[in-house]
Amino acid sequence: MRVEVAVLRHVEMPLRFRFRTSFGETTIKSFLLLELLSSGLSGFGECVAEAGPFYAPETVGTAGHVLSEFLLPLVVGAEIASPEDFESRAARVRGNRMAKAAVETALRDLFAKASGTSLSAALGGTRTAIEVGVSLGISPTVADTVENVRKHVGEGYRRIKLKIEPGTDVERVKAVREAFPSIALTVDANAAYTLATADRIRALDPFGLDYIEQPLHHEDLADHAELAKTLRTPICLDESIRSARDARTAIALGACRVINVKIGRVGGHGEALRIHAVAARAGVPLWCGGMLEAGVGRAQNVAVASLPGFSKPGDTSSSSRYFEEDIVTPPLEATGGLMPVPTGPGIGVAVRRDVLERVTVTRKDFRA
Ligand code: NPQ
Ligand code: MG
Repeated sequence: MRVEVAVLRHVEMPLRFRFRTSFGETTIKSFLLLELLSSGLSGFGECVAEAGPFYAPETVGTAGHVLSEFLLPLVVGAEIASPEDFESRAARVRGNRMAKAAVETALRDLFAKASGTSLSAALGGTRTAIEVGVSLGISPTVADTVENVRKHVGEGYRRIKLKIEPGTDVERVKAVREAFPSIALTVDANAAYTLATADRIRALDPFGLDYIEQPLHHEDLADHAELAKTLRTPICLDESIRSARDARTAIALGACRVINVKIGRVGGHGEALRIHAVAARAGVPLWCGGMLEAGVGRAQNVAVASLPGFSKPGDTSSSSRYFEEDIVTPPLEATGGLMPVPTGPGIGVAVRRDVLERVTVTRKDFRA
């Protein structure tokens, strides 16, 4: 398809709650939204780079630069044969996976729309609804944590993930497990521990967690493999897995037994599919991570989470948890912990132009 125009927007949407992790706190979702136009169709991709480089190295600023100077010139005015064709053209650009994923996912949406198929079907998805879990930020007190879990268990979420940091970690997990003996429970440290402080991680072993997510350094595999030998609970890697290559190495080393796949972190749906293949061969379950996405990114996530290897509930909870008003319709909402997979062409949800205009901070158009 010939991509005629690219529209890159910087969007800001207030979050309905403060989201605190071991690396910082957010109250506003600030992101880039890319629209690619071809023959009257629009494909949308949401860039998951955040305002600051605290979860990953990329930011809204660096992604905007790489998109404007290096990636969009590869597609605007060009005849693109497939999303894979874009991947090969962009292979010369190293790293910057979140920026690449914005283009690649927008192309996936565009190509699926052009062929009248849902993005889920185009990717090989097999589920009509996906199981969803929820990721709960670090609350002020242990009692708040238990109450927040109670609320979300009541809403039917299929797995509760607690963000943790060294300090009140064990106390929180213990209190939640005592109050809810049988829920699927996990923790995510966002790399806040080291082998030297890993006794705190080992202290979580008796609580029957489904997995412990990214306890150690964001670029590490070897220490995770060492830690895994001393744990019964599986380790799930998030930050450390940037590619199928990383996934293969991590599995071979014994660094993880579960993988959190985020489309943006790995550079797009193509790489997510390659991780899916690597994991299937090794019998490693996947789940779809979340970056507090607005509707476009959330729909892109739901599509990939419909693949068979995504066998654990993802961080793909209802849009209404995060935003008063989303940029897509119908809103992506889970009931009883299940989110229906859209069946319409492409991402299967329509962008609400009026809402998008209101939340757009800046807009740049690229033409051949
Ligand atoms: C994780 N997400 O799995 C991430 C990290 C994260 C849902 O736990 C703004 C934008 C704030 C993206 C905070 C969840 C964020 C963000 C945390 C992503 O590690
Ligand atoms: Mg994580």
